[in-house]
Amino acid sequence: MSPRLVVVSNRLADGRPGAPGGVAVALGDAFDDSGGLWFGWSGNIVEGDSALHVQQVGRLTLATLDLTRQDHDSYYLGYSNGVLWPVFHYRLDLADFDAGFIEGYRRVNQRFARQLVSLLRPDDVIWIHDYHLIPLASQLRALGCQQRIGFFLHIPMPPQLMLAAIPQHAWLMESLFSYDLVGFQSQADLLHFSRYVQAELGAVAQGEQRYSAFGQLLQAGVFPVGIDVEALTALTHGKEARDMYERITRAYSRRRLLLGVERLDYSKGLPQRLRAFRQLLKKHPENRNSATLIQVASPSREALESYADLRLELESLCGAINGEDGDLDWTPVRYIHRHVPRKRLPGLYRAARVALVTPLRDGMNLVAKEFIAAQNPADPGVLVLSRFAGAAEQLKEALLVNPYDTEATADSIQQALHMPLDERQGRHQMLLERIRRHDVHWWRQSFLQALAATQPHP
Ligand code: GDG
Repeated sequence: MSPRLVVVSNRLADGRPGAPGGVAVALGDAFDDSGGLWFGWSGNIVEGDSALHVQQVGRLTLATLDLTRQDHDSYYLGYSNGVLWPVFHYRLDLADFDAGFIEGYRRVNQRFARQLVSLLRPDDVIWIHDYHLIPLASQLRALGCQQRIGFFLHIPMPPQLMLAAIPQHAWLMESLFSYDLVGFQSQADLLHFSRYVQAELGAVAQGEQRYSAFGQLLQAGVFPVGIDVEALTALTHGKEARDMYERITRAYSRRRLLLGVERLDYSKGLPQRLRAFRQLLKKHPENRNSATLIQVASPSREALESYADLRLELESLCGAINGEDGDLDWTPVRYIHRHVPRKRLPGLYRAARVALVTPLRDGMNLVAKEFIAAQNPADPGVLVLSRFAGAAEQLKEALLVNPYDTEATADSIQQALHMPLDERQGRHQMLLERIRRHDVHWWRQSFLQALAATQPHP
């Protein structure tokens, strides 16, 4: 029998409504019928002590912990999303280093470790996900855990000197050496990691993507996360998505639709995108009364000031574009600050002529891949993709743009809107092949195989 897989992530894809994140989507798809244990935060905030909730869903055991208000504010909002998220997305200006959140981050990682250890079996394989839980393996090792432990970073790895701005950077990065394998989304991330550990921690490169430091040997690797292409295709042909497709194509029958879908997050480049769209209308006026941008920005981390500020900026920009560029019978931007149900999303993707996936920095970006999977191969839409998304290393046939360059992005949108059918088909076919070859099952298998091939932890 193969060893049991134990996955640990901050949030679980447990069917709760609310802001979806790419990690929960990817892990929900990655767990196959072989089952295992999935451990993380329940999503609940409680007063006082919290219990461990264990629930069986088919062959999968879900074990979750609640957070106290104080832990939630320091570990989740504070250190994870107020320090690590901005710095790892190159936004030092938005990081709050002085608020003392680190204690809460340490405390919750310790609590996760103590609870998890009581559920572990000797031959389990443990796979820990993302920036909320970087020190978890070192806490587990301190409790005597000798199982193989892998870590996957879903967000970008910043360059050495940017990471070094975090007061606790050396502690954080040293704790990665308690893992057997550390995985990244892209070659660019691995390069940053490699430079950092050698320059800041004195690690020594030991052949192919291996580093020794602190008496440990750490294997690193690149494992770009994928989507479940089959499942998304099936959803695209489901009733909800077809209804959505028909509703949208009917409502916008005289328009050319552009689409953006993401959590409302400053890493996603929404204001820059709106400015590029506005530039398109100015520079290529034939798109007036035609090109219409549907922007879904689902609510996310609203308790943080930087997110509230972004929301206001977007509302103001959309108002300005619609007020100044729109007409009595044409609203250039449809901005929706709501969550669209997952079963309907593929219908929206399929109705769009162009997807605008233009983050300023993104670990991978699953929306880009979902858009490709949902297209009609006979009449596919065009993907405009930021070169700063991890996905750009794989999706070369998209129209790659620099989202900071408003003028050039507007020109690429123009090219996408007017691309001839045979070119659209050719690009789409290549992109579809790529996301099929490296889908979410490939991602899981290749990471777990690489983890199994590491030397057991001393
Ligand atoms: C992190 C990394 C990396 C979005 N709005 C709605 C909705 N979504 C879904 C999308 C997609 C997921 O959420 C978002 O995934 P992304 O990858 O685009 O972005 P993050 O949430 O930032 O994810 C990212 C990912 O982890 C995985 O490793 O790619 O770089 O930042 O699945 O469809 N889903 C629904 N309604 C919405 O309104 N149903």
